Amino acid sequence: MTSRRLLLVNGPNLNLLGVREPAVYGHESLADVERLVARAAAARGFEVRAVQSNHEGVLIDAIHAAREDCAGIVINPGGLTHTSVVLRDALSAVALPVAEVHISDVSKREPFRHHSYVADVAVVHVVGEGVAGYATAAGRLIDAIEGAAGA
Ligand code: CA2
Repeated sequence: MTSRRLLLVNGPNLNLLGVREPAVYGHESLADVERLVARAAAARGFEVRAVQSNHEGVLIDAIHAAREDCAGIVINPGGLTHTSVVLRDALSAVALPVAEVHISDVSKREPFRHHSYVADVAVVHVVGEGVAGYATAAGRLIDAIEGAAGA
């Protein structure tokens, strides 16, 4: 039977949500984000395991572990979006459906934020919807998981 658990991954500096740069990232904290995704997933009968780290290797280990017991991954890789081949390789290697989320509209920011190494290994992309975008992403990821399972 398919797992009914999602892994929620937040990358470097996202522990500062709600503390710094509210004009860009809003007033909600990382704990608020994790609660929001847990609620959105629970409404669809899914649970969530959340990880945030400022260390690339910790994120990669969490992604590898998801292979054992998760049905999909919601990820905001933070700045690693624009730099990390190894994070992209980890997501590709586990072969779970991935939803990529960005709080801000990266396409309207500095040119170095326009390229994502993760984009082409993700089946869902939610950009520039603020923190609410995490719930949108979780819902669309669950649609994809259930669609693939024929539910
Ligand atoms: O818009 C997003 O969600 C980003 O993934 C956030 C990253 C940024 O590097 C990406 O280009 C877009 C930055 C995360 C840093 O988070 C902070 C939160 C509060 C205060 C300062 C940084």
